[in-house]
Amino acid sequence: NGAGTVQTDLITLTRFILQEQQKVGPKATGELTLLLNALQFAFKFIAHTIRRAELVNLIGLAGVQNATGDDQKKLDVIGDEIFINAMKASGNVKLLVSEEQEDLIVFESSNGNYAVVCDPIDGSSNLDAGVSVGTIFGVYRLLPGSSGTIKDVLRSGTEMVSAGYTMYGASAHLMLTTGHGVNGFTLDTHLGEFILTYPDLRIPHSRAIYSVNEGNSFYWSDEIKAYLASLKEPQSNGKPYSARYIGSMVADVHRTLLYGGIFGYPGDSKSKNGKLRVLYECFPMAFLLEQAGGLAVNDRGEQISHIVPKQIHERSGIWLGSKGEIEKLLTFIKP
Ligand code: AHM
Ligand code: MG
Repeated sequence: NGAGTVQTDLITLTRFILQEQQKVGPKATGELTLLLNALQFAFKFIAHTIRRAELVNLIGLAGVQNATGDDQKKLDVIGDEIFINAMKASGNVKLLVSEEQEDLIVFESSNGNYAVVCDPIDGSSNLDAGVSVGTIFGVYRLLPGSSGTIKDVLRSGTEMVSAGYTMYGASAHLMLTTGHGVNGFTLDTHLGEFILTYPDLRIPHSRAIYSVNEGNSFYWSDEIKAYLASLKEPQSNGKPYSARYIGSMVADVHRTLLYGGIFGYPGDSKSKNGKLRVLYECFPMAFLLEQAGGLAVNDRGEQISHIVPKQIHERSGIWLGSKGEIEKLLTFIKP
């Protein structure tokens, strides 16, 4: 501890990832460390850009559509560019999948051994109202002997070596896993550093909070309807569950990780596979949740990280959260 209330021995993200690298020992190449460093630069740049967006009049439609036909905001375009440039410059990334790009991006001049999948600004429909949005990312190591093809990213979530998100809220929070638990960092804007604020984060085993867009309930399966109805009945403490839905996956997952509960975006009769994308929304969040002691499943109750996507923009219904809450859901949808 430092003098008075000033903490003088801060664990920055850079210090943390160097320590993690040292734990791996002499066989660590340092490549992932450099890649995580490039990622943190992209997060800081996006955080900074979002903060001043209103002032510099970036808010509003850019007049173009992304790969899947959504209206793209100016900030979506800028976030995407920031991310692509940071990954390209890192020298460690060979392939990039972005929600905003229809095709896989191959960095021809890179000799990097990694593929990164990302949603640069998720939840952007919330941006104009100043609601939290975030960047979601996952990292694969290229398959042995590969020089970078689509096969390197059409792999199960269990093969990711790192994943996480940054939420741009009251502060920017980065939640990170490299497969050894989850650690959370908060951006100190004055220092320009992410500081370790949630070491070895564990999700509570259960919590009576559900987070789902109930506007779609007409289209849900009978099992999902029955599950949600059961949450609205008084529970053993005499109270029903609380509903919390921000409509920004990163913010809804962030609350779920910290408080516990369940978040879902199921498939329904209108959209068979729901809305969220397997590679860069479901997998990274599933990896984080599992590493924090929670669970993530699809609509059939199968572990979502075991899916092998056939296309880079594939979607899947998803349920994630506290172990106790997912187990309760599974009694309704039985895998
Ligand atoms: P986006 O990638 O186009 O921003 O859409 C993803 C977002 C998620 O952040 C959020 O969980 C979901 O869409 C909300 O969808 P809905 O408005 O249908 O509830
Ligand atoms: Mg998204």
